[in-house]
Amino acid sequence: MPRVVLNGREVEARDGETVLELARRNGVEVPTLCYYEGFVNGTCRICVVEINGRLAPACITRVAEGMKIETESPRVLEARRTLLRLLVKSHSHSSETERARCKVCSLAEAHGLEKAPVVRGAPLDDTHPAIVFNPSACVMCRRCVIACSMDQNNDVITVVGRGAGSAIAFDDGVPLGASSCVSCGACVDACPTGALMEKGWEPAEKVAETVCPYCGTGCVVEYGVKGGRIIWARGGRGSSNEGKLCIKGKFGFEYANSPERLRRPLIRRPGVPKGPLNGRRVEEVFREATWEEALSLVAEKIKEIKAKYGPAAIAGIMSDRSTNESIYAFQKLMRCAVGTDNIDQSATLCHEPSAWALALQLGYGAATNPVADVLNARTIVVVGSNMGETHPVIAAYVKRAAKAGAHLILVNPLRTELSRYAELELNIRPGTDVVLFSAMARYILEMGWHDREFVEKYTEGFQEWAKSLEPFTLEFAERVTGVPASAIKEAARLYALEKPSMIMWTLGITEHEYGTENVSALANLALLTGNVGRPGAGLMPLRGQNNVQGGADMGAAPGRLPGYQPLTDPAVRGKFEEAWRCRLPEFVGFRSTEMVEMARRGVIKMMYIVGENSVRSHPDARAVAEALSRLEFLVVQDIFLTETAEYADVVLPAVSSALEDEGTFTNTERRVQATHKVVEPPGDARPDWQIFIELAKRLGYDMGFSSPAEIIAELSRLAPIFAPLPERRSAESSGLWTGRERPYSTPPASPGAGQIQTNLLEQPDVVLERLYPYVLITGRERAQYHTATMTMRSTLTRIMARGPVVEMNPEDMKAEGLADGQVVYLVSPAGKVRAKIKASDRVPRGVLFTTFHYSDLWINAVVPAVLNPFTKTPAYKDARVRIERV
Ligand SMILES: Nc1nc2c(c(=O)[nH]1)N[C@H]1C(S)=C(S)[C@@H](COP(=O)(O)OP(=O)(O)OC[C@H]3O[C@@H](n4cnc5c(=O)[nH]c(N)nc54)[C@H](O)[C@@H]3O)O[C@H]1N2
Ligand SMILES: Nc1nc2c(c(=O)[nH]1)N[C@H]1C(S)=C(S)[C@@H](COP(=O)(O)OP(=O)(O)OC[C@H]3O[C@@H](n4cnc5c(=O)[nH]c(N)nc54)[C@H](O)[C@@H]3O)O[C@H]1N2
Ligand SMILES: [Mo]
Repeated sequence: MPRVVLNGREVEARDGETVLELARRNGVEVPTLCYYEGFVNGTCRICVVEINGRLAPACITRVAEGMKIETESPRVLEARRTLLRLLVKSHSHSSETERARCKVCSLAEAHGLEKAPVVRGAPLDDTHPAIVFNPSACVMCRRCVIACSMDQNNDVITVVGRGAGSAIAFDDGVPLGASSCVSCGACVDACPTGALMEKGWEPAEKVAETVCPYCGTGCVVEYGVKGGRIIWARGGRGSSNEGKLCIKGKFGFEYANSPERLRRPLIRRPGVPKGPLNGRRVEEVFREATWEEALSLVAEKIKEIKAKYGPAAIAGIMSDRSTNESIYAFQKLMRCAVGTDNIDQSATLCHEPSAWALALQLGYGAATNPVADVLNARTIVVVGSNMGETHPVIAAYVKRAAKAGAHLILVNPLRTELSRYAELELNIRPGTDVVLFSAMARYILEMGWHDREFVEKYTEGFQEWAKSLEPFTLEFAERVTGVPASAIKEAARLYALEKPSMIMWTLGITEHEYGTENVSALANLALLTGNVGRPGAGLMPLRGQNNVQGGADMGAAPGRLPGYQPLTDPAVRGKFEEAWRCRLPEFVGFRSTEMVEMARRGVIKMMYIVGENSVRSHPDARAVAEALSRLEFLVVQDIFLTETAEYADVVLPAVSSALEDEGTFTNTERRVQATHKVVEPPGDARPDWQIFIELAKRLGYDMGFSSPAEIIAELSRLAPIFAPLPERRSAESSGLWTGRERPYSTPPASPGAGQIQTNLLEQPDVVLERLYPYVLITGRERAQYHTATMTMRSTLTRIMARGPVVEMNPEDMKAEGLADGQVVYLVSPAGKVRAKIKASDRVPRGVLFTTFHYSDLWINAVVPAVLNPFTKTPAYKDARVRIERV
């Protein structure tokens, strides 16, 4: 390690470190302007320092033995002043506020120079609804170009022209609002002068950091707060986002300030029927109550129903938008104070088939690598995922890898945002993935491209599986999947030979009746080729909700106590019963989709739904509504009065866990990150965990903890995989792994750890196909999140909504005689809805695509409750419909 002298002090440098990194590590502030962590820029020279008597930019100069570095010498200061003088001259601002954002101006001032002038009336590009661009304030530092086109890889911002004539441009020089900008806001966060800035931006009184309230990527966000309200957000330096955000994280925070937030507990007025408000005012349906009154009523009803029907008649669904601490408290409340194992979380509606298949085959139901590991992959296969819109920050790494030469293969019936970065796109016929992956495996075996040593050492069941691949010839696969044999061969070759290879997937394969088999077929491919447990090689399900991984870890699933310890194991039961001083339920409970069905049949009498909008998100939505109306008692705990809460007897106001509570979320990589109270919650809203403690008390049970830290301490005592959590939890935002960073890395997999499962041959249902000729895929779009309780209450995400439309291939429209924008009925075995057709050539013939975001299009009323037999996950991606005229 090189030894150098920094401002007269001898310090030890790290190998390969830059002078800037060395200085910062030693607490020496060197001003920067164009410097962008992780990327080389080096255009502005503001970070100039003196090294052995010569001036050099600190950000791109590597430390070497014997350097004598001066960061504040008279020569350095003079050089900096000269540079600043030029920079100040080269720009002007359109307002005082804009200038207040300008680092050049603040640096100039600190160096005793004039600030750039404020020139009113300069031409601005204000065509984007949330971002304004003032070209006169640009100093061409190129940070926005790096942010947009190298870090986020959205490739909108470029530099046009040369030398003094160069300028920033969007796409081919169109106004920002007309460009392909996806509103991730990275340019705004990156711009040091305020040339690119949020509309209406103002300085904050304080800046606080937490984890994003939306998806499982787990981005760290910094919020600007003024007068107790969040006024802006910017990317924080978390390990999973490294400063990046997507439109929801950057602009989707205003829901927190919404006047519609629940502030007080509500109790249904006697005799008012359950269901949609239908024009009635909230006050006509519910009356406000104190916590004392509401919780006592809930406790009384629990006791009553338990006495009448037994604890199995009570069921609870817990929110994966809540913290680990709250989820842990919920399952303890339900199991100990109520006595039921009927508890579940969103995974059942989502990635449970992934967790199931991976647990079965690899021993652990979670992603095998960190996300940034895709940068080490030579081949990346993305299956059934619209990650450019649904996991945009993860997509940034995938796009970056592809641009750097990795082979990117997409498997999706639809063209997606990632298509333009792909080397190979397999536009598969929906629901035929197992056939494709089996044909790839068969071909790899035939060519002898498999990793014999790995298979022998680390897998079981290889022979039978290999035999079961017999029917999956290339010809057969081409016929069933619609993917040309040549493309299947090429995908197999790249995956098997251009290693390390990474497979990433989301709901396109899990939300099918055969979702577990789909995931299993992917795991088989990975085991066959040894693509597990190495840098750049692995199996990555991209998880959904921000804390869905934590939800499973904490035991909010039937039969699974915290840390995946089986409720049915006598030793486990003994341990928990002693620690919790209670008798655990004697039965393994229902999954959430089963709970709803059991409520409809009158078996379940009471439900406690925390942070799930079930009438909008479960399949066969009319049956869900019917089930909820039939309950003797329904408690809904949310931050808004959702469509589900409209069926409640009692509504409890929760705080937004991500913004108004202290706790932890576990992201898709199994990284545990701390959330913080950024603002105070509205009214009397309380954190989920506090509500559970209070309710337990009224049921005569003392939960034994009274703070998030005490909950984590208890968890780590009872679930060994979380043992290191308490010490590290507090300070870190970079997070801590549950388990190892790559669980299968050393050794790559223990002998026999990889169970190869027999692939299944699916038979399409011909009769159903004739009656209902279209496959309806329901999914997501960039600016909306699920039932849109939050994204429709934030300005930009609301503006960017694509609306309740059903995308249809123009050829199909012609064949059906439909015009763009025409309203039709979609009819399925489950029901019928009216919907507006939109021509779209990203969907193939025979396929329709829409989202479940809009209350105006209650699409789950036509999605039947066809469930995966193992996980009870709905086949949301495989509803069949026909079109009828209105
Ligand atoms: N903007 C936004 N982001 C989100 C969410 C959100 O609501 N909005 N939700 C979060 C959550 S909880 C989740 S689980 C994730 C979901 O993330 P994604 O799974 O990426 O989201 P979906 O839109 O459901 O996309 C499913 C994809 O699967 C494809 N597909 C459909 N059928 C098949 C098939 O048979 N085979 C294959 N190979 N592909 C198929 C569809 O064309 C679509 O591109 O997103 C998370 N991120
Ligand atoms: N047709 C179709 N349906 C689907 C899917 C699909 O692809 N197609 N995808 C499925 C998938 S993958 C998922 S994950 C589900 C999601 O389905 P849901 O979980 O029902 O959807 P959300 O709208 O995210 O509902 C979360 C609720 O939590 C509330 N909330 C937010 N923060 C907090 C908090 O801190 N505490 C409490 N108590 N409440 C909070 C929000 O206001 C919101 O009402 O939808 C499923 N439904
Ligand atoms: Mo999800």
